[in-house]
Formats: sequence, structure tokens, C-alpha cells
Amino acid sequence: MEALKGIKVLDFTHVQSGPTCTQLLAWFGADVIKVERPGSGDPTRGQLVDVPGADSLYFTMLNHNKRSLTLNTKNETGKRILERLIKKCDVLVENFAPGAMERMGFGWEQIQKLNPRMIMASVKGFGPGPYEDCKVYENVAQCAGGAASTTGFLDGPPTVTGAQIGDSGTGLHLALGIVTALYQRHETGIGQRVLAAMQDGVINLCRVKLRDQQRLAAGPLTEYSQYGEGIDFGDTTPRAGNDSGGGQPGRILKCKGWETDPNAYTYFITQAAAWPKICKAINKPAWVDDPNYATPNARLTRLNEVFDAIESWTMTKTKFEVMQICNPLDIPVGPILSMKEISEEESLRETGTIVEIDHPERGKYLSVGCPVKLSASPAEVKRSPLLGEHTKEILRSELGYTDNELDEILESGAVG
Ligand code: CAO
Repeated sequence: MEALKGIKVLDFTHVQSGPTCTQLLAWFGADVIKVERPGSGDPTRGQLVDVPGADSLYFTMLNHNKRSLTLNTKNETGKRILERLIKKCDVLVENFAPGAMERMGFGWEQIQKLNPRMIMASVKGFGPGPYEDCKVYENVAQCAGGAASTTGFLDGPPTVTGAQIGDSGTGLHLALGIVTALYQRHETGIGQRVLAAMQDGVINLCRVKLRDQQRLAAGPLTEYSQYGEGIDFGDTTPRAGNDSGGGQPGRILKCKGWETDPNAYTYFITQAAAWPKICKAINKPAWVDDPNYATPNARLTRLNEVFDAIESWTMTKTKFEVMQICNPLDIPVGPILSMKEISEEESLRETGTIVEIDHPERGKYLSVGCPVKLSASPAEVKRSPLLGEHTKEILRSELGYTDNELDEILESGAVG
């Protein structure tokens, strides 16, 4: 049984943030109808193309388990079809530029009139305020949400992260808002508006950095390397390099092979409780009781020396050997895995986190499956739809159009 079986989603999303959200809903069993502009569809179908003539990986990896309907929503016949779909569906999700739905004639007020049970969910770059009209992409959100100012090294520029916290992160937030609104609808019988602003989503993910901003008022942040190095803290949360954010010093250290392999590194946390075991593992048994090293406070001004010693040891081991030795000792470490290693990792294939999908145009490719596992609603990943693949099927089965009516609709240019 699929958890969201019976829920119909009208999916007006494009690029990454919105499609991440509706893909999750589809994996949980919702019937997601992706509405696309005739002829071109979601612009990502043709972005970063690796197989000429086939939908790109950008598109296929974000639109699994959906059906595709081409519909020109600015054409009069197209508008009538859309009205009927709105009456039939439970959720409308969109991530157009601010005002686009209103310009199309389908703002929240109009949608409520057509279907009071409808939940209308939107991703926008910013919430209400001075920037609400801006178009926003991933890195803009990372910068406006505080991630860039707190990422990178102290002596370098603000840095964006490879994790798509602005797009995919906001899609996740929106999906939670939608299922919550669906739950509330059981009680109230009516829908509501759900908004996830990308800036807000990134700020939520940077919560610990706002924590640190306020802690600065009470003095320097001792777990940041700059404290031990005697570098002044300014008046805002600084970039922390690879320092661990949880109050336990941690760094990325070289492992065997680092000279030629850019990912031969491990993360290593000198967790207080594991200190005696760390000292023994790296062959510094005297540090267990030496008052200069025995306590976290004593170590704070010696972190460079401590991590240099640990690194001299990690450099004699592969990142996987470090993991094998440290894990049984409860020393928190983690190998820096490359995308190649992740794509080849058997256990990730077995759990369905990495899946191989077959596609009629591009053949086999790897994708990321559903990252959330429901025991009673396992997600089966199905390939993304071709542009307009389900147009006739949806118009017939969902809206009951006859073949003659379908011919007229085709002639009107509303679908393509
Ligand atoms: N039929 C007819 N018209 C359609 C249509 C359809 N099926 N689908 C889309 N359109 C129209 C829209 O109505 C809009 O028309 P108007 O400009 O006349 O209102 C037009 O296509 C373009 O939509 P857009 O403005 O959303 O697209 P864009 O490429 O200019 O901007 C983006 C893209 C992502 C910057 C913008 O949509 C945005 O800011 N979205 C919100 C934030 C977001 O999700 N950003 C993350 C994107 S992933 O990196």
C-alpha cells in the first residue's frame, strides 16, 4: 500500500526545487501530473545534455514516477482544461517566478473558488518583504540564507556548498508542508496555502550558525580553530573551515594516497569521551594523563599539534582502514567518499538509495532513490515521463474527454 495513494497532485514545477518536492510525493504514492508547456516542457529536459536527443540527467533524476501532460495554460481551451484539473486534484505545486500563477489567471483566490479543498504549495526565492519579487536560483539562496557566509576557510571568500540546500532542501521543506496541510484537511475539509521560501529553508538548515551568532555575545567560540590560534572573532559567525559544529573539535585529515587521490581524506573528531582511545590508537599514550592534553580545555590551544599527530597516523592508513580501526573504539570518523565511490557502493544499491533506471531514450542511468524509507510504503523508482507521454491518457481517464473532443483540443493548440 502506498502511503499517499489516491492523492492527486497537479505539478507545475520546473528545474530543481519544486520537482524535488513532487518526486517525493510521487514516491510515497501520490499521482503526480506534471503540467508542461507544449513543445519544450521543463527547461531542464534540455539542460546539461549528455545523450543528444534524450532527456537530460538533470530532468530524469528529478522527475521519476510522474506523468507528463502538455498544456498551454495561456490558451483559452488550455485554461478550461486546467480549471477541470484543479477541481479534480488535491494539491497544486508550483515554483514559478513570483506572480506567474496570477498572470496565468490561477492565483490562490481563483483556485480556492474552483476547489476549496485544494492545497496550493509554492516555492519562492524569498518570503514577503523587500525581495519577494526576485527570481532566485540555488546559489543565490545559499548566499541569502547565511550558508555562504559561514562556509569556507577563515582566510578565503564565502563559499557555496555542493549540497543543493536551496533547491532540494526547500523542496523537502515544501513536501512536509503539503502532507501537513493534507492531514489538517481531514479535520477542516478545506485546503490552504503552503509557502516555502528558499531563503527560509537555507536559514533553517543554518540554525546552528545563528546559535553561534548569539553565543558570540558571551565570548569567543572555543570550538572554532581560530580560538586556539588566538585570532580575533569579529561580530558575526565566522567561517569555520572543516571544524566540527557540535562543540567537539574535528577536522579533515590526510590518509594514505592523498598525494594522488583528491579524496583520500577522513573526517576525525576528537570527542572527549574517546580521548584515551585516540591517544592509544595514534601511539601517544602519555597524552591520556598529561595535564597539557588530558582535558578538552587543555587541548583547545594545542589543536594544531593534536591534529598534526593524528594526521601523521591517518596518513599511514587508507580512509577505510581508519574507519575500521576507529569505529569499534567509538572514535567518530568518516571517510571522504567521492561520487564515484558512492555510485559503486553495493550497500547503497541494496537499500535503494542508489538505483539503476532504464529509460527508452537514454538507456540505463544511475539515480538517487527515495532517501526516506517507509516500512509499509516502500518506494519503487520508475523512470521519468517523456514530454507529453500521458497527455491523452490523462485527458481521457481523468477528465472523460471523448476522441472527438480530444481532436478539437489538439487543434486548438492547448496541448501538443
Ligand atoms: N503554459 C503556458 N505558459 C507557461 C507554462 C505553460 N504550461 N508553464 C510556464 N509558463 C510560463 C509562466 O506562466 C511564465 O509566464 P509569465 O512570465 O508571462 O508570467 C513563464 O512561463 C516563465 O516562468 P518563470 O518566470 O517561472 O521562468 P523563468 O525561467 O523566467 O524563471 C526561476 C525561472 C526558477 C528563476 C523562477 O521560476 C523562480 O524564481 N522560481 C521560484 C524560485 C525557485 O524555485 N527557484 C529555484 C529554481 S531551481 O534552481
